[in-house]
Amino acid sequence: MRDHDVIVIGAGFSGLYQLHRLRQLGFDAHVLEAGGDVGGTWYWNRYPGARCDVESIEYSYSFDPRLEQEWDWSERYSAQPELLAYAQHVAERYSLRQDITFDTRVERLDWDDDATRWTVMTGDGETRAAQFVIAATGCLSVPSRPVFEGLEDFAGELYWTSSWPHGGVDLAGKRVAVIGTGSSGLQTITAIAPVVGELTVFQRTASFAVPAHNGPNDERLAEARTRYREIRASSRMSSSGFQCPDSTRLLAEADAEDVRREFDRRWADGGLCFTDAFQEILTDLAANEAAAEYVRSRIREKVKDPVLAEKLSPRAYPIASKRMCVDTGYFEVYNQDNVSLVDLSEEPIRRITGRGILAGDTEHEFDVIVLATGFDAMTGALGAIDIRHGSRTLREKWAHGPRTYLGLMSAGFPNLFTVTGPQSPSVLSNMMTSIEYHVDWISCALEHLREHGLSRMEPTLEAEDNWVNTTNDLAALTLMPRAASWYMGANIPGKQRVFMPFVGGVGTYRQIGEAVAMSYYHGFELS
Ligand code: NA7
Repeated sequence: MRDHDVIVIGAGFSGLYQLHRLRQLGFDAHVLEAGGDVGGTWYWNRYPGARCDVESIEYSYSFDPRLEQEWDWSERYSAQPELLAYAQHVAERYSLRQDITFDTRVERLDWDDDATRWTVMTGDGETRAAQFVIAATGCLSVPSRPVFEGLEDFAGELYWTSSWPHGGVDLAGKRVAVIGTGSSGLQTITAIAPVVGELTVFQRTASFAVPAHNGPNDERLAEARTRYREIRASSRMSSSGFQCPDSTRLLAEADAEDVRREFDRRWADGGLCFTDAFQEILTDLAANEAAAEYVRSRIREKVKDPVLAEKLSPRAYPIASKRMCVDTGYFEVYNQDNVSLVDLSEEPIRRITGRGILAGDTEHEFDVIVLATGFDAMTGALGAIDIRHGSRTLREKWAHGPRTYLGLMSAGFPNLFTVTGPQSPSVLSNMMTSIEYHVDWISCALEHLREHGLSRMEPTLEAEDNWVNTTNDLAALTLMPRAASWYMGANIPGKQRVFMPFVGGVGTYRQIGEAVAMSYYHGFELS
């Protein structure tokens, strides 16, 4: 049986950097990856229009200034092929592939107390051992595949955005349905509308979207290259892990013209900083509604048919309590004659038929159905692995919601770390900032153990309970738990509804993490 110091699960942006850091520190580390190549999210999500909604300059590694200077980001928001090429470049540049086994899915982890080792079992029947396991398994890596009656009867082509065929799909002139209007749905719809014959969108819940104002990146990149260190330092201490002009002002204290001007300014800038316009947008319903109504007014400007504009205007939840989308002409698509919307609140999907989709009393006929129905977020990937310590399983422990200390470890499961795990800022932040922080933190912890002749690390139950309470209490101070979102696990039938990310912000979280490490890992038992 192969025995390693560390096994890393996943070769996305987390796993790649984790492997690089561990090798720098002289650990024998090996990565097991289910996909056929590096890239994680950007390996699987190849659907038309797939694009990051954090700016390229921010959504990139900061650990190597030479990489920052040498890699060209062609657009303000990178498209999937460029992000995948970047992951592949990083793998080549730091010779990472030699320590990665591809097409290998980890299925089971067993902790052996006597050996102080994890036994790692993979789908191909192989077994490896490692003193430490680091789950770099991603927050949105397990697709949610809702059950639609009759799906197998459909005679046309069927695609999931989350596992789009690698060779691409020819949709030219075809009658296409898209189910789902989150980020993946919006991007797909916008990209395919100009080429398909007819497009029918099946919307269960309308999404808030802010404009990307995407475009060539030359000027921004040239400017960033003169002050990358400053950008990174400020992003690390920011609330969302990327630079936003955070407002210190309260909407309640601004006059109507001022409010409009600030929203206009942020709208013109584009991107996710829109809801940082005023301090209380995520905590006060009236302020939130002002921001929401501004976005609705923009939708009404863009969509010519007022009835359609109303259907596309979100009203079911506070703005930003579900992940906001960043769009490049999504709403304008509905002004095309070949695009129509089925509002599932009026006409629910009754079943998929051989020819298409029966919604309400109407059977819509299609050549292609595209499903953009989201992910079992944050806990899905760990839940898919049978993680055991004696008779205890992580699945059972987390049945009523994840329980972690700092989103990094869970009591009872020693030497198992999670990169961007639940109860860390992760999905509420620029993932790159959060990934790098966790990888650095974990790497320093392993170095500390080695330097002090220690072999085992585990959080105390008390520290974990306190952290779970802290994350829940913080979330309860905001409007975030009011939406039936994937942050809450609400998109997965039977999943416990609990707000999973840490809402306190990246900078605050970092300060806590530093304080814990500096105090010889307060809240952890090291032995
Ligand atoms: P999301 O944001 O979870 O969106 C999934 C969409 O699919 C959303 O509109 C759902 O409606 C819809 N959905 C899910 N199940 C169904 C069923 N059964 N019937 C109809 N519609 C359904 O996933 P994405 O992949 O778009 O985005 C994930 C993240 O990736 C995104 O937030 C960014 O961080 C990047 P619902 O809203 O649940 O009513």
